[in-house]
Amino acid sequence: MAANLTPQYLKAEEEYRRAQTPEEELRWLQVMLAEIPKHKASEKMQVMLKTKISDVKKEIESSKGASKKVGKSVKIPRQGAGTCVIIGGPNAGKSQLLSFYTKAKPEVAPYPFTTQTASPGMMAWKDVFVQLIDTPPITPDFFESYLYGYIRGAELVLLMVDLGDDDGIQQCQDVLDRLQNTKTRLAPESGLDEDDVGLSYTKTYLVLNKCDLPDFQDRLDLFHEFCKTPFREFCVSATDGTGTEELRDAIYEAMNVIRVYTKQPTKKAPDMDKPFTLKAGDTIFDLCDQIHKDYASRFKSARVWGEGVHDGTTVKGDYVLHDCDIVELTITM
Ligand SMILES: Nc1nc2c(ncn2[C@@H]2O[C@H](COP(=O)(O)OP(=O)(O)OP(=O)(O)O)[C@@H](O)[C@H]2O)c(=O)[nH]1
Ligand SMILES: [Mg+2]
Repeated sequence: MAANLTPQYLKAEEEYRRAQTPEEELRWLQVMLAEIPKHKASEKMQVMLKTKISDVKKEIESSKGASKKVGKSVKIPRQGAGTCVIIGGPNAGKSQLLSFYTKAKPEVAPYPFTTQTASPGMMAWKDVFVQLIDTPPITPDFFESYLYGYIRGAELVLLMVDLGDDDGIQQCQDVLDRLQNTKTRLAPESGLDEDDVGLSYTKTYLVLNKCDLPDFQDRLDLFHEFCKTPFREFCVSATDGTGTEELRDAIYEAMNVIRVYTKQPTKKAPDMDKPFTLKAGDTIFDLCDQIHKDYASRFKSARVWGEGVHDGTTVKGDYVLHDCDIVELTITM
């Protein structure tokens, strides 16, 4: 990978990885090409980006004449601090987990293929909302192709395994096999492939469900014997809640967000009820953009209370914020 990638490039790369339409892909590929440092080490990457741009343009052109596909695809707008999509074989407990963590009420039933369309819910944790998406099961014969977009678009995938049933291990292997040779892969960390920008990896946790049932431990041993995966593992019960606190913390951590509180110059105390949620690495300018679209251009200075500076230090717009910083903004009227 080319050295000295700018924050703008890295941001565009992240947006590209999560693009759900060819138009969005094209937009971010063009930003990546504009932002990539132009030197010898990045030449290969530049060629790859140009090729990909031309491929995506062709794809957009050829789809213009074609009639739109009619499917059950549901466009779920991204909401909250980040998105976590729950996938797995039938009966694994995906819908049960969604209803455990959120107020959503998906149908939960002891037979396969209960869920037929994807549906979201919001998990509240640490003053932040994380979007969880429940999905239909994946089997060797059944795969909703819109799931590729969800997986690419998510910060995190939870791959749920039914360890309450002898078939659960094979069902998990079927899901892994289904995604193995596609351009949308599960991985320990998210990112793009170094040799093929079209190939994206989404950070994945393995959720070994139904640990309240008696044969769980035996099945877990069998699982480790037959199904080797590089993912971080969580043993949970989506019905009695065992292990769900540790998993919830890890989901939150994977969103890679920081909470920033604002304080008005005229007031002594900050507003601690509702933080702004930013990505780790974001700056005061990013905070301004969230508050109002022209705040960044009207920004004058800011004072910050938090771990990076002495309390009340005046900083510039490119100051990188930390979790739980309190910021007092001064802008031109
Ligand atoms: N004992 C036990 N049962 C569970 C647990 N989680 C889910 N179940 C049961 O397993 C069955 C399937 O749960 P669902 O949440 O509907 O499974 P799903 O993965 O959404 O299934 P599909 O929508 O068909 O793909 C239901 O009868 C649940 O009550 C668990 O942790 N322990
Ligand atoms: Mg379901």
